[in-house]
Amino acid sequence: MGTLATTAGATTAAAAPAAPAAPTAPAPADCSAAYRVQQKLDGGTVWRMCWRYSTDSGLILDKVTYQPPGEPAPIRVLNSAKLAQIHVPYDDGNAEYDDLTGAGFGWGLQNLKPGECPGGTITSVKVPEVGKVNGLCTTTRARGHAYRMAADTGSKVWQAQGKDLLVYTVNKVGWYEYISEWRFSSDGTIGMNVGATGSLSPVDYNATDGRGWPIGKGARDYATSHAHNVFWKLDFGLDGSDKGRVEQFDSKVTPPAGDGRPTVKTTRTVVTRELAGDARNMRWWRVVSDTGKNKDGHARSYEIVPGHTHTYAGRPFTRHDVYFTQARACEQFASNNILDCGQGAPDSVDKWVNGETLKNPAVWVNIGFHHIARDEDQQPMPVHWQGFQLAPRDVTAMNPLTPADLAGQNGAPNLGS
Ligand SMILES: [Cu+2]
Repeated sequence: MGTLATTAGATTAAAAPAAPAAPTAPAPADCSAAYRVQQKLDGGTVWRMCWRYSTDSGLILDKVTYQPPGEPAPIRVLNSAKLAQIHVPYDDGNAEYDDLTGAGFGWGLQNLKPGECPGGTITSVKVPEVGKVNGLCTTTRARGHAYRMAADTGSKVWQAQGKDLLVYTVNKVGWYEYISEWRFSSDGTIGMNVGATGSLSPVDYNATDGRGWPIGKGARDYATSHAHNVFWKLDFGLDGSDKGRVEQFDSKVTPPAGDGRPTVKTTRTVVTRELAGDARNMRWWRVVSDTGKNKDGHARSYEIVPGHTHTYAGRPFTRHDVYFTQARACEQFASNNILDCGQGAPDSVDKWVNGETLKNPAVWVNIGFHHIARDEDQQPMPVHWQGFQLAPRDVTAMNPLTPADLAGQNGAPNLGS
C-alpha cells in the first residue's frame, strides 16, 4: 500500500493492483503533469483532461479529449465541465440551501483512503483555507459488455468487456456527503453523476405537518422531505471550437388509422436563440460541431441524455431541465451566482435566457430528486444517484471499438446477389 501524497498535485498509487491511471505518454493537454488525467481503456481509447479545484465549484475538468482507436489525434469534447449548483429546498419552506455557493461544498472536500479508490490513484488537492486534502480519485471500473454480436453463420461471437475511467471526489455539506463522479467510457460516452449519502439532517425530524416521513419507531421522528436539484455546466469545445450548434429533436407518434401501423415523424429544430428547455417524452438535444466531421462526412456531435429527474417547480431556475445560454464569463452558477455580472444583473440561469442569439452556447443540465426519507436512509444513508450522460453521435464513422475484421461493415450491408 502506498503512502498518500502530501504535496499539492502529487500522486501515489493507492491499494494494489497497480494504478492504471498512470500516464502512458506525454499528453498534449496544456496543464502540468500533476493536473493531468490520462487513461487508456479497452480497445485503445484514450481519455485526457486537466483538473483543477475551486472552493466554489469543487472539481473542474478542463480540456477533455477523446481519442478512440484509429483516430490520429485526440478529439476535443469539452473545454470545461463542472457542477453549477446543488439547490436543496425543504418541503415545509423552512430551509433552502445553495450547497455550492451558499453552504461550503468546496471547503468540504473529504480525504479518501485507498479502499475508497479501488485500484486507482488518490491525488492531493490544495483547498484554499483548508490545506491539502487527499481527495481526488482516478481509477477504472468494469462496465460489462461493450458489445456482442454472433456471426450469421458459424459459431463466431464478437464480444468485448468495457471499462470506464472514473474521476471522483466526495464533498461534505452539513450532514450530507456528495460523491461527484465523472465517468469516461471506451465507447466515447461520458457520465456525470452525483450520489448523495452521509446522514439525514438531524435538525429536520419535526415534519408532523404531513411533509415528511416517520423514520423512528412508530409514528415519530418525521424527517422533512426536501429536494436536491443538481446543476451541471458544460462548455463544449467540439473539435476545438466553442461555437457549436444546438439542436432539439422531437418525435411524434401517430397511432394507425384502421388496420395500418403506427408511424413516427421526427423533427429537428435548430436552437438559434437562448432556450430554457423542458424534457419531454421522445425529445432530446445535441450539440453539433461546427468544424469537425467524422470519416463518413457527418458532423460530429454529442447528445445530452438526461437521467431520471424530478423537475421542481418551486423556483424559476429549477423549472426547466436544460438551459442553453450565450456563454458569459460571469455566469457560472445556476442559482446564487456569486460572480459579478454588473449592477442589478440577475443571478440565476433562467434569467440569462433572454432571447440572445446562441453563438457560443453554455449548456446547463438540471437533474432533480425529491427526497422523501425512508427507514433505510439511516445509517449511513445508502448512496442515491442522479445525473446524465453525454453520448457520442457521429463522432466516429462506426463503433469506435469495432474489431478489425468487421471494419468493412459500414453502411448498407452487402447481402450478396
Ligand atoms: Cu436528501
